[in-house]
Formats: sequence, C-alpha cells, structure tokens
Amino acid sequence: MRKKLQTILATALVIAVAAIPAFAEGTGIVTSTSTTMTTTTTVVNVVMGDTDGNGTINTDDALAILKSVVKIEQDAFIEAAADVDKNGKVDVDDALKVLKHVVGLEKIQ
Ligand SMILES: [Ca+2]
Ligand SMILES: [Ca+2]
Repeated sequence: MRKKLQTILATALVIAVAAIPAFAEGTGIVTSTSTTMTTTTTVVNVVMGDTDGNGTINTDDALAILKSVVKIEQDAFIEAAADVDKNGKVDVDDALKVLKHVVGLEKIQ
C-alpha cells in the first residue's frame, strides 16, 4: 500500500512539473523596444577643379591633385572636386585639366 502511494505521488509530481509553463526570458521574449533616428544631411557645393575650396581654380589646385596622386596627406583637399574629367579616379590628367583651365586653353565644366 505504501509503495503504491509512493508511485502515485511520484507520477503526480512528474505530471505537475511537466505542466509548469516555461516563462524564462530568452529568445523571442521582447521586454521593451525603443528606436530613435536622427538624419543629418550636409549639402556641399562642389566646384570642379577647386580642390581646396577657396573659390578659385589655380595652380595650387593642380598641385593638390598631384599630391593626392602620390598619396601626400593634405588638410584641405576636396576629392569630389578633384576628379575634373569625371572618370571616377583622381590622376595626373585631372591636374593637367586644371592647368589648362588656368592658362585658358580649356574650360572646366
Ligand atoms: Ca582652389
Ligand atoms: Ca579623373
């Protein structure tokens, strides 16, 4: 009788434990959600050939392009203004176009 009672209690305990819902935090449990988004847009007017942004196109801009080609770091170098021929890379041809503009042989557009 006692052994039968122990078996019944053990079985009831197994059923009770199996019936406990699993509320542990983990995957799929969302406690809070917060999203903050700030967008800052800076619009810069680029004058092709004016690589230092001083408002004029001169030999300093051509020199800056050449320095860029040989990887000399510069404080004020606007790379977007250096690709004068708009071929996707800054090279000596861009410096040459700046020099041609300076002496009046070719106009940078
Ligand atoms: Ca300039
Ligand atoms: Ca170029």
